Amino acid sequence: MSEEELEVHVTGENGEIVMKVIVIGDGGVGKTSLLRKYVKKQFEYKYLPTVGVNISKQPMKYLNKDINLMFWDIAGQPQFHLLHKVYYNGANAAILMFDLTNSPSFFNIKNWYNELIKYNLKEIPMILVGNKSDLTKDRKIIEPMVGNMMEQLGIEIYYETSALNGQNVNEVFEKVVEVYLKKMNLI
Ligand SMILES: Nc1nc2c(ncn2[C@@H]2O[C@H](COP(=O)(O)OP(=O)(O)O)[C@@H](O)[C@H]2O)c(=O)[nH]1
Ligand SMILES: [Mg+2]
Repeated sequence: MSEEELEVHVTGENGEIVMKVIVIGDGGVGKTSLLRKYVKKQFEYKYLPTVGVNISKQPMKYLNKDINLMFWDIAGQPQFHLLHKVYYNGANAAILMFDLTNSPSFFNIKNWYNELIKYNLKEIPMILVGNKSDLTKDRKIIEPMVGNMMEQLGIEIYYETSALNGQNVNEVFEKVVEVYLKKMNLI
């Protein structure tokens, strides 16, 4: 996809800005939980592995703009690799997520970033998210490690979230929208 193509935004039936947001990261980091917390204001302790892709939508307002967020939540399982092309195609922003209590999930952020590059999404807004901030005693990833990763990948935005207590959940999504609207010169 050329950069010019990326500059075109999709408008919905009522003139709202439609944004496809993909949430990527290892299985179990809390992708589905974070989306559920934001969209439904709910949290589930049971682990229900996502099968295939779940698409949920959330209308919101940013400044005076109507936005329709379309969230694409993919399963981490390798057998669903065939879906990846459809999944990544046309994404307007990406949330790269790891679990602050799980080191491999943090180091795998590099691989998830490389997937974005592979699918020509280098230019879309990316936000790094360290989830499960409520599990303070089990934390494995400290700030300097995150800073280092951000520098390596050229990612400038980072939030620590908890899908359990809601810390920074709304902030992440507000930021995703803000960065995208700025990039598109809509605000
Ligand atoms: N303590 C805590 N547990 C979480 C948090 N987010 C998700 N979980 C739990 O982690 C597990 C995996 O979450 P899930 O959203 O299915 O991960 P996904 O595979 O990335 O979609 C579930 O048992 C969730 O209840 C969080 O912020 N704090
Ligand atoms: Mg899931």
